[in-house]
Amino acid sequence: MGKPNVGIIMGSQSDWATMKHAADILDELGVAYETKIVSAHRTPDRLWDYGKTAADRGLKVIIAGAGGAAHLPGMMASKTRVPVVGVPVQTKALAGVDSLYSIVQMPKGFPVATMAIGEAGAANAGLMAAGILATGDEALAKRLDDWRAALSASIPEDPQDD
Ligand code: RP5
Repeated sequence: MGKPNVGIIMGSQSDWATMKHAADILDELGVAYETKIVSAHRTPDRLWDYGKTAADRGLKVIIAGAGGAAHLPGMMASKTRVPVVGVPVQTKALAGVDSLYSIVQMPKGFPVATMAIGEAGAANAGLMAAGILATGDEALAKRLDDWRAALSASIPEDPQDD
């Protein structure tokens, strides 16, 4: 699919089941991406290298998911001007509220576009990345419009019994 312009990064292998929902959306929309495990706490040097090279490698958006003390999205935003979309991964202990609060409250100057907790947030991160890229890509804009129209068309007007 060509050179990736979206990076999907996550703090742990255990985040992949959530972050896969971002990848699935990008697959549906024909957006090239790469995936990497980059932990703010366990592999800080990897985080640093990824952030330092992201723009020069052609990444246009970084989707970063983490759970608990979820410092990855914010630290990545501090290291690169590439827009970072943060996904709070749902945790067992605190249901992902810990992840959300860790990601959303960035100080002025280093924003993270924070999504909802869990799978819906990851899917929306994929859509957000596609929307950003679509501002400069007419073909992708058309695919995204079609995707949105298909979703709307799939919603019935009348509720049914289960
Ligand atoms: C975070 O700690 C990761 O993003 C993950 O959500 C959480 C738990 O990681 P594991 O102990 O499952 O590797 O850094």
